[in-house]
Amino acid sequence: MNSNKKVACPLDCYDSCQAQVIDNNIKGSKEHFTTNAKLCVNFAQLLKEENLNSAKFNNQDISLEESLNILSDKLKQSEPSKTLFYKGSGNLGVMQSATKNFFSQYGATLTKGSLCDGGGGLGIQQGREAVINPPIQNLLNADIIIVWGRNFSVTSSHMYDLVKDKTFVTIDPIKTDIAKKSKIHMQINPKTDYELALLLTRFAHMQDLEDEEFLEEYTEGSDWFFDISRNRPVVSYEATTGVPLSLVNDFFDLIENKKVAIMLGLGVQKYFEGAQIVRCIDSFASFMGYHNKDAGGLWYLSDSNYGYEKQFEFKNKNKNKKVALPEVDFSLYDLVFIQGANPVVSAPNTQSVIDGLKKSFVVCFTTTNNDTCEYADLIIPSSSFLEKKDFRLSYGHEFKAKSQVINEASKNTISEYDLASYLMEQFNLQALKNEDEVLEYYENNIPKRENFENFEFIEEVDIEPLYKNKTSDNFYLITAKSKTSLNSQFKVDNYVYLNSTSGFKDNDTVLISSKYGKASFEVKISDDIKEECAFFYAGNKYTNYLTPNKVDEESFSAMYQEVLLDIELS
Ligand SMILES: Nc1nc2c(c(=O)[nH]1)N[C@H]1C(S)=C(S)[C@@H](COP(=O)(O)OP(=O)(O)OC[C@H]3O[C@@H](n4cnc5c(=O)[nH]c(N)nc54)[C@H](O)[C@@H]3O)O[C@H]1N2
Ligand SMILES: Nc1nc2c(c(=O)[nH]1)N[C@H]1C(S)=C(S)[C@@H](COP(=O)(O)OP(=O)(O)OC[C@H]3O[C@@H](n4cnc5c(=O)[nH]c(N)nc54)[C@H](O)[C@@H]3O)O[C@H]1N2
Ligand code: SF4
Ligand SMILES: [Mo]
Repeated sequence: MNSNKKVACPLDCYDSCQAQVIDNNIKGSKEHFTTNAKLCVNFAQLLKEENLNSAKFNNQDISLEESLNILSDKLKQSEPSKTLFYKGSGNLGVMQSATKNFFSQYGATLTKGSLCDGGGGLGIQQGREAVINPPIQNLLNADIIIVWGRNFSVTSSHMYDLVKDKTFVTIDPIKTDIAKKSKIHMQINPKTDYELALLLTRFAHMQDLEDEEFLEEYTEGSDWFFDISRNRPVVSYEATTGVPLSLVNDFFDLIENKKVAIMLGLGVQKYFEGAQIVRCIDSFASFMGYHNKDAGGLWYLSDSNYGYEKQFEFKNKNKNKKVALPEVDFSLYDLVFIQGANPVVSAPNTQSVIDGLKKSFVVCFTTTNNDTCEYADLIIPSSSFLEKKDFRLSYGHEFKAKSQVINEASKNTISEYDLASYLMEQFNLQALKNEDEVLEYYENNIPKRENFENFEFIEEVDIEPLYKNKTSDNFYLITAKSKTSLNSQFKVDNYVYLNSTSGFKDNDTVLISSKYGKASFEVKISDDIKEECAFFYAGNKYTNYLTPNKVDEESFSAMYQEVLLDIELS
């Protein structure tokens, strides 16, 4: 390994760390502000991964060249719109998009929406257009950090490290690590965060805590929003959210005259009206005037490409067809090209994913032999992140990371850029921008991020709570990230975690069913889980048998938790 060379962690994570080779070891960079010389267990696992070292056709090893020939022959024989290009987030480097340029030019069907942050992102966009986070300095300048539906110390451990001595408030149905370290933990009922946002707004107004100056200068419609919060008696919120009013009082005592940061996560928006829910929370933040200051603000998964020109975009005059990610029916295509994704575990409704994959010609372009490869006709090994040039932007903060080639590429693997270039040549299509030019563009440009000029409050809230149709036997489904896995990669945990009041006990085998499917799980009892919740880590191979392959209200995105469960001993 070449000393001093840099490499970006490619994993889908808020932190986007920068690593470098020091004395033949890969270590966290000291000069990268958030990395601060440390990497995490998932990065260590990534270095130990057993990567694919041979292409495969019908389960037989073949050469890389043969695999590329099969792919291009198959593409030549197919009707372009009957080819689906499906890209996941196994590697978040900017070079991953090179292949999309080919499939756009070719005329393939593409996807829209997200399996991740889409609903919440739209909610923020509706209020203030750009989904961008304040500078990290604002977080350092805050006194109090409200961790709302985010497992802050686990899913962005480096950002957390920078502020770990501050005072925290956590809003989460689960007693997460950060909840245990918080001064106040509001153990909220699932899908009631918009009600809490309205309740907090109501309380703030009663105590004259809104930021009049901010509301005047930067916002529209705060009266409407306040009116919505006044629609029902204050005590009624206590029953539905599960948050005692006394805790709300404590909360205002704590935050009064303090600089407040809200770290908002995925948890609040994994529902049909995810966009509305996040917009209510962002509206509360606006009511308090937390935005556009030099301390505090609201952080979510920002648009990491904001302000950059897309380097691989191809504007197709005859627009490509697009299907919503959560609803993809793989059986409708002659050819399915899956890159950097493991839909058999990570996409909603596993049974329908598997049924669909069985009925089409599946190409997996991936670094590892993941669960989806089992249904692949053709597997093309992608070069590992140590073997390809890349650049990494972050959805958590403003710092970037760079990847140089540390190891020579294994003989039987190919990078995304090279695969795309090969296909373009085969089809006589417009070549990609030069690789180094693209990388220099990202390295040399720092987009300007300005305060927003106008925030529009949400004017109507129309959300169907889950508790409305829940019987006393039903459980809420909660699914969240684990410290030792990165979505479906690395250490898998297939348990269901239940509260001791659930009536089940450790090691019970239970059959869990929903409107969408069923699966068996082994039980672990933990009182960190709220009563009436069934908790599953992301990467659990069976959770998504239970989840809806349907889109949310507006953003074409997944809504993993819009479901009620029945649990019985089996
Ligand atoms: N170690 C590790 N880090 C990761 C990842 C990983 O797999 N492992 N994945 C990365 C990816 S892809 C993403 S998108 C981010 C996501 O990271 P986060 O934004 O932290 O998202 P989650 O872990 O999905 O869920 C966060 C919290 O929401 C809570 N929650 C669930 N339902 C509700 C609700 O109705 N209301 C409230 N208030 N809370 C609720 C859950 O209990 C959980 O603690 O993390 C990234 N970082
Ligand atoms: N039940 C449940 N389901 C969820 C979630 C949840 O919390 N609970 N979280 C959702 C979220 S937030 C997300 S972001 C999605 C993630 O879903 P996916 O994007 O499908 O991510 P993974 O399942 O981690 O699969 C990524 C795959 O990428 C491959 N890969 C890694 N590096 C490279 C590379 O350099 N090149 C190529 N070609 N391939 C590579 C790896 O082999 C790995 O199997 O899952 C969603 N699904
Ligand atoms: S914290 Fe996130 S970005 Fe940093 S090394 Fe770990 S997985 Fe990679
Ligand atoms: Mo994600």
